[in-house]
Amino acid sequence: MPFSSLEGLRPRPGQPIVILTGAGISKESGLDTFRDADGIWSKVRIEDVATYEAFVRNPKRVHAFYNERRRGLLSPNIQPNAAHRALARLEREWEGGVTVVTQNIDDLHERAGTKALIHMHGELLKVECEHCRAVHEWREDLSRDVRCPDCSRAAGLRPHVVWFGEMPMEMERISALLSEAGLFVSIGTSGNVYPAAGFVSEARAHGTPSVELNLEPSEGASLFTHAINGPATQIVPAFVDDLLGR
Ligand code: BV8
Repeated sequence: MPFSSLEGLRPRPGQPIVILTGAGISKESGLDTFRDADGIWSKVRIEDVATYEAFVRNPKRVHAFYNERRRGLLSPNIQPNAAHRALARLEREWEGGVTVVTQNIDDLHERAGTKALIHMHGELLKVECEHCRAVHEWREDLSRDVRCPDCSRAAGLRPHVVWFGEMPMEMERISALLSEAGLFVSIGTSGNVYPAAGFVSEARAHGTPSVELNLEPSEGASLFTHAINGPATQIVPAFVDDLLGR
């Protein structure tokens, strides 16, 4: 459904747009989602690989999980898709400003050209040292034997990602962005994981129109002012064209 039919939702040209993305926007680039039938959580349990307790209990297992995903992300056939590129175009051309808040830990938004980007669940291509808190770009496998480039101590490096039970990043900044947004857009997320799944309610509390773009209605679909369903590489470029009055 063209955005022009969503009159009344289009923000005024000077108003900022906040866009939440999830694993669905990277699916057509070849990266697995989490909760689809063939998703990551159908192969491994959250409790075994995506909590701090799992990391303490069996660091080798958790490192192997993230090493495999890091290697996958770095393979040449994994590239940003038309949806990532459309959001970068919107940021370049929308005068009021666009901020992408992604739950994804891949780097496809950056590689598509998005500049105003918040990785609220961290980044797969970074590691952090539990001894000295330093954060480093990282494209190799990680293990307990690897020494921190800053403090030179071993057994302290972990993926720079937010596990379940850990506080997502930049939450205050995200809340401030949501309070000023003229439009809240959610793309490719099942609306299962909080606090990200609660952003649409924050938008509603501020009287901000919200649109969900997803392959199918998410858990929170009824909370959105409007929904557009279909594959991201088709519906996101069309939505951006409508927003820009193409
Ligand atoms: C925290 C990083 C507290 C690691 C991830 C209420 C309030 C607060 C917390 C909770 C709460 N209730 C429960 C909790 C706890 C928990 C939670 O939400 N649990 C859920 C399971 C119920 N939340 C937390 O633990 C969070 N932390 O609350 O801390 C705190 C407070 C104070 C002080 C300290 C701590 C932390 C959550 C972050 C966890 N880390 N990822 C990694 O990636 O390995 S979350 C994980 O799920 C993923 O990383 C992803 O980011 C996230 C969401 O998944 P989606 O992106 O939505 O992916 P999914 O597969 O689910 O859906 C894909 C969608 O795409 C589908 O709808 C599909 O239809 C669609 N799709 C598919 N193909 C396409 C498509 N769409 C378009 N086109 C296509 N082609």
